[in-house]
Formats: sequence, structure tokens, C-alpha cells
Amino acid sequence: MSTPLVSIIMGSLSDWEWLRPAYEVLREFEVSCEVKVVSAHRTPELMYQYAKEARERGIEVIIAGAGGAAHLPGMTASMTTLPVIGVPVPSKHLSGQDSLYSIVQMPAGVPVATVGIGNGTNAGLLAVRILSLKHGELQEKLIAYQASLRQKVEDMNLRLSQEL
Ligand code: RP5
Repeated sequence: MSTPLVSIIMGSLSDWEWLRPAYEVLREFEVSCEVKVVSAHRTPELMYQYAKEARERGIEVIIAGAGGAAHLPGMTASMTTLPVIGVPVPSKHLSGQDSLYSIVQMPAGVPVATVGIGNGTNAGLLAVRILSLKHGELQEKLIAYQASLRQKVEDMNLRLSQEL
């Protein structure tokens, strides 16, 4: 196993459903990653240690997902210089709006790149884009991915034209 470049952390195993798409994107792009439950509220010492050590372990991007009072991405960002991508997890009572506001409303000086509620796919893709600046081979794969999106729209238009 090669050293992980991306770390996917989440506040609870119940978040995995929303973080799994990020993991799948990274697998598709053949980017090594590690996945771990790290809770800002239930395991604050672990979060501290994890964030402090991530960079020296070779991690280059952290994807952090959490729901409700979603402090994990912001607190992690405050303890590392690595880019942190926050994934607001859809919550039971407020549909993830609480998660979104908790993650996106960071004070100036501590940035967290926040994707849409439940959008682990975009978190994975943003991580690949960041990595592609250093790992040139990912650029070609991103171009191919974008071409596949174009192809999907062309297919939609073909299906539509067949119905009209
Ligand atoms: C947050 O509380 C987690 O990120 C999760 O989204 C939410 C609920 O956690 P569980 O009660 O399902 O463990 O910390």
C-alpha cells in the first residue's frame, strides 16, 4: 500500500454514506487515501493529534465530513496548514443546513473549502484538482473525467431528440 495522500475523516460512522462518494472518486483516480472516524466532540484529543500529525505523515489534503454542530472540519483546519475540504452531512432535524453553516462560516484566517450538503463527490474531485498541481498525471485523468461529463450531456440530448 502506498502512503495515503488524502485523509477522509468524519464525525461518526453514520456519516460514511455521505463520505463514501469521495472515497470512490479517489479510487477512480487511483489516489491513495485513508478513512477514519474522528469526532471533534467525542474524541477531541484524537482530533488534535490527527490534525497535528497529518502533514508530517505525508497527507496532502484532508476531507472532513460532519453533521449538525459540525466542528470537525474547522477545528482540523485550525491545527494544520493542509487544505481542508468540508462536507456538510445531511442532519436529522435540519437537513444539513446546520452542518453547512457550521462548516462554511469560518472566521477569517482559517479557511475550509466547503462543498454542498452531502456532496462527497465534489469533495473527492476538489481533492484531486488540488493534488494535480503537484501530481501531474492526475491532470490527464481530470481532462478525461470532464470529457465524460460532456458525453453524458450529449447522450441526454440524443435521448431527448429521440422523444420529440
Ligand atoms: C456528528 O453528529 C456526526 O458527524 C454525525 O453527523 C452526527 C450524528 O452522529 P451519530 O449520533 O450518528 O453518531 O458529530
